Parts: sequence; structure tokens; C-alpha cells
Amino acid sequence: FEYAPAPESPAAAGDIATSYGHFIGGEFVESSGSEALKTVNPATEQVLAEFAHGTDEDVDRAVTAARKAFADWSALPGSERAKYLFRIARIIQERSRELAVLESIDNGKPIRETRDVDLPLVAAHFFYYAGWADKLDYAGFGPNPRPLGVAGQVIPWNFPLLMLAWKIAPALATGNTVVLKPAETTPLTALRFAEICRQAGLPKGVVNIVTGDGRTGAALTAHPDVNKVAFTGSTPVGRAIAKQLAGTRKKLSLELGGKAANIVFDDAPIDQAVEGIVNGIFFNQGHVCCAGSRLLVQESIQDELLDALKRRMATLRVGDPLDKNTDIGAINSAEQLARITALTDAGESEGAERWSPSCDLPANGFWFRPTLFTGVSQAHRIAQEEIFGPVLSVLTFRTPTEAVEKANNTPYGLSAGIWTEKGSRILWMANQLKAGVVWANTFNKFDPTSPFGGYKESGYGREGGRHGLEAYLDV
Ligand code: TXE
Repeated sequence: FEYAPAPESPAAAGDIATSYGHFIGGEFVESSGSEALKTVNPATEQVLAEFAHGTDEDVDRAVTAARKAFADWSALPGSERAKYLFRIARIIQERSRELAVLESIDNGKPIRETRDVDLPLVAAHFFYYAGWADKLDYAGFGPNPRPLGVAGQVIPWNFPLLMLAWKIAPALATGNTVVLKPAETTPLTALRFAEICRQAGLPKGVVNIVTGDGRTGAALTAHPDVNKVAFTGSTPVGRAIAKQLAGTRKKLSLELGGKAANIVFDDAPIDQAVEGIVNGIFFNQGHVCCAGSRLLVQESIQDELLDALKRRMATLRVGDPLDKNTDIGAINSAEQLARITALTDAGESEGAERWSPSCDLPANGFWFRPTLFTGVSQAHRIAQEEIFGPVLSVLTFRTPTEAVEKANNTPYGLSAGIWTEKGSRILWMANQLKAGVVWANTFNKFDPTSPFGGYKESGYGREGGRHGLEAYLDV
């Protein structure tokens, strides 16, 4: 895609209201309840805004608005729906600086990532699915695939706007209408996206945003007039939703946790592999479901690779997310920091050896140093459980077969990485690895044309690509 240059003086990202309601039926409305939640800047702990806790009644209003809009929206020719999606994509490009800053403030991730990764991918998803809207008859699903109806979508805080795009773009392209609940620690860009829907002239009720925590999420997924549930988040909540939906006719897709192995063979170019390992686990503070959180290194190069990795880790800059030189921003919340701390404490008490480069951390806010564990065994919690922070567990292997066995030895199966010069080995490994995505000599590369999703407890259903359409269609 050609990206239009961002305007020089975009609307200020800092124009944050003191309190927000929901976006229902094309209007910003107050909640039926009085409970407000707060979102803080995780780099400063400063309160950014209050927002409404969505009640059952709020969810019901939003689903009713989406149902009302569904008749006309699904009857539009695909070429007309495409125009709205293209318009949304272009506005996102035009407002990308504003959105990138707002995302960094609310989430804590470095501006370099929101500017160069999140926002371009958000726009790309809307462009990509706009292109499908008038070609559904040719998607290989048979003639005349039908939209499902109202989609209830619940998203997490690690890529707030990108997860919104992954959910909303295919739903709209296929003729569904949407009620989306953003995560309770990062509601601001979803609410700004609501403004963009208005700016694009999107018909009222096609997209509705209801804010709140897990209670609001559960009310949405349980609502009897929701036809499709799409969830990205933790495996326990995914499991609870699957139980809740059993016996209903709702279609469900789940994108849950991961514990990916980044597998480095002795013939890999070390410097390139080190960059891939660093990107794999320290990108977005490790708050990435497909993060390369386990390093599997071939025994013969262990010392050389770990020396190079430690030297590279010592150059990582931790700090202000709005500083363009920052590599690792703030941990998204006090709760997430506590989870990371608990698991890394368990790593030490189970006998693994911990190492971090020395670096100063800001006095306020939620921070965690880039951390490496060696001497990790497969049974250790830090080798099995998703830490979702900047923490890498190192294991070793001797043969490709042993690498595959270790890589597959977790409850998860979202992604994996292979570093080797041998093409035949890459193809063999990719077939053996139980992972929805396998990267070879790269890591954390995303593209809207490519389906993404998990094996095993990482969930089911695919997002992205042609397969991503299927989650929103009766075929
Ligand atoms: O997740 P939750 P949390 C993993 C990661 C992290 C852990 C906990 O390991 O440390 O999960 O994070 C909504 N019905 N991932 O507590 O609770 C909630 O409001 C319906 C991996 O933040 O799953 C939020 O919008 N919805 C993951 C969303 O679910 C419910 C990304 C995610 O929150 C709900 C995030 C319920 N009963 C965390 N309870 C990934 N796959 O990338 C909560 N929610």
C-alpha cells in the first residue's frame, strides 16, 4: 500500500475529554448506570480520563442499535460497503499521528511502534477488507455467502486499535454490524475510532462501542441477539466464553495466549538471529500473544549466541513511550506488572538463572527490565506459562527432532520462529510445529493478507486473509 503522508498538524492527541460515555447508534451517549472506570497513563500513573462501565442495559441498547442497522447494511451492495471501509482507512492514515500518540499514552507502548507498526497495519486491514467487500461470491465459499448478523467483539489492551481493526474490518466487509468492547485499561483509541466512523459517514448503528470491564464483556457475549462472538484475550476467559456459548447457535472465534519458541540452529547468521530474538520478545514489552518468549538454541552455539544477545539487550532503551528513541515502554497496568513479577519470581525459585542489563527506570509508572532466564527446564513455569512481558526463557537442543519436541511441549500453539540457512529444514520444521504461524529467519511479521490464529489452547478460527472472512459468514 502507498501510505499518504500524515498531515503536519493533526488534531491534538492530547485532546482527551475528562469523561466518556458509549458510542451507540451513531451517537455518544451516557451510560444507564453511574459507575465510572478510569484509564491511566502507565508511564506516569496519571489518570487520563474516566469512562463508563457498560451495564447490561447499555449492552442491550447497543445490540438493538446494531440489529436495527443490520437490515440496511447487509442489503447494501458490497461495492457500497467497500466505499465506507476505504474512507475509514484513509481517515486513519490522515489521523495516524494523533492516533499513534493517543495509543502510546493510553497503552504505554513506544511511539516508534505505534507510528511505524500499529497504525500502518490498522489502515492496511481496512484497505484489505474493503477490497473483499464486493468479491465475496469469488472467495471460494460458494455462491452468495451470507453475513451472520450482529457481531459481539471483545478485545484486549496490547494492540488496542489493531485488534479493533482485525475485528471490525472483516465484520463490516461481510455485511455484519458490530458491538465492540475495548479493554478496560485502553479504551481511548476505540472511542476516537467512533469519531472516525462518524467522520466517514458510516450509517448509524453499524459500529457501536461499549466500554467496561469483564462484566460488560460477559454481558455482550451472553446477549441472546448476538450472532457471532469474536474474542482476543486470556485463555481462561476464552474458555469461559466457550462454555457460556455452548448450546447457543452463536459462532465463536477465539484468539488466546501463546508461548512461542524461537528456534536457532548453528548455521543461522548470529547477528540477524539476535535481532529477531530481540524483536520477538521485547517488541511491545512482550505484550504479544505470538511473542517469541522461549529461545531454543542449538547447544553448540549457546555461548556465542547468549553473549551476543546480552550485548544487544544492554543497548535497549527503556523509558518514556513518547521518546522516539525508546525501545521498551511501560508495562500496561499494575496488574500486568504483578503477573510478570510473580512468574519471574517463580522462575528464580524453581532454579533458573536470571539476568538483566543494568538500566535506570523512571520513578513513576509501571516498568520491567528486559530479562533473560538461562538454565530453564521444560517443566518450569516460565517455560510453560505465558508471561506477557519482556522476559525470555532460554532452553537448548541438539537435534531438529528435539527442537520440535520442545517447541511443541506447551499447551499453546500460536506461533514459532526458525533460524537456519537450510530451506529443507525450514519446510520440515514448519510441518512438524503445531503453531498457526511459523516465521523463518524473521519474527513478528504481520500482514492483513495472511490468516492468523492458533492450535491447541491458543484458540480457534482465523483472522486476516481470506480465511478471516469465513468467521463472519454463513457459507
Ligand atoms: O485478560 P482478559 P487480561 C493474556 C496474558 C495476560 C493475561 C491476563 O497472558 O497476562 O491474559 O490479561 C474482557 N467475558 N492475554 O486480564 O481478562 C476484558 O474486559 C467477556 C493474552 O487483560 O482475558 C478485556 O476486554 N469478556 C491476550 C478482554 O476480555 C471478558 C491479550 C481481555 O481480558 C471477560 C490479553 C468475560 N468473562 C491478555 N473477562 C492475547 N491473546 O493477545 C474479561 N473480559
